[in-house]
Amino acid sequence: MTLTITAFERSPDRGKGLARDMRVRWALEEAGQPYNVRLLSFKAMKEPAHLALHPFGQIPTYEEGNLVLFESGAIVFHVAERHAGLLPDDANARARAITWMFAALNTVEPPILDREIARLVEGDETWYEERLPILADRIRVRLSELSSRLGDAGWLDTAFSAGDLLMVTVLRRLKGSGILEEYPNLSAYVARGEARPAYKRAFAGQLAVFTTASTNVSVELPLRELETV
Ligand SMILES: N[C@@H](CCC(=O)N[C@@H](CS)C(=O)NCC(=O)O)C(=O)O
Repeated sequence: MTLTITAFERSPDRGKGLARDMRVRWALEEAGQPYNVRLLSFKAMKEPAHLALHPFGQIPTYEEGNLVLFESGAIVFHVAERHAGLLPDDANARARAITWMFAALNTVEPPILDREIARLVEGDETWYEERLPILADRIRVRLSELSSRLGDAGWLDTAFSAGDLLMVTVLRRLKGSGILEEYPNLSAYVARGEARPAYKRAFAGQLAVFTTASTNVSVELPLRELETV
C-alpha cells in the first residue's frame, strides 16, 4: 500500500532535519517502508484540503489507504507497531520503549520548545535577554536527569527503539545552542542516532527537498516562517 506523508515545501530550518516530518521519515526508513512525500507551502497547510487531514494545519500527516494520521509521535508509534525494528517484542521492554516515546515528547521537548517560542514571540521584547537563561536552565534540568539515566549506555533501554528515535530528534533541536554540548554523553547519543543508515537516508531525503527548492527559487523566507519549525 502506498504511504504518503506531508512536509514543508521549503523547510524553515533550511534542510537541517528539524521539521517533524524527519521523525516520520526516519521511522519509515528504519521499517524499510517506501513512502511518497507531498510538499506543502505555508499557505496550502492552512487550506481546507490539508485541514481535512490535519485539524491544526501542520505537517507531518500520514496517509495509508483510508487511514489518515497527524501528530508525529502517533505516526511513529503506528509505524513502530506494524513493522519490526522500532519496538521490542518482549512486552515489558515494549512498554518501556513506549514510555520513552512519551518522555521525549511530553517531558523533554516542552522546555526546548519554550525557548524556541520565546525567541519567536518575545525576541524583540526588553525582557527577552533576561528570560533566556531561565529558559535554558529549565532545559538543563531535564538534560541533567536524562544524562544521568543514560550514563554510558548506547540507548535508553537495551536496544534502539522508537523511544530513542523521538528522543534524538527532540535533542537535535538544541544543536548549536551550546546546551546539548554541555552533556557529552547526550551529544554522543545524538551522534549515534545520526549515524544510523536509516537516519542518513531520511536526512538526505528532506535535505534534497530544500536544496532543490533553493536552486529553483531564490526568494528568502520571511522571518516568522524561518523560525516556525
Ligand atoms: N505536535 C505536532 C507538532 C506539529 C508541528 O508543530 N509542525 C510544524 C512543523 S515541525 C508546523 O507545521 N509548523 C507550521 C505551523 O504550525 O503553522 C507533531 O508532533 O506533529
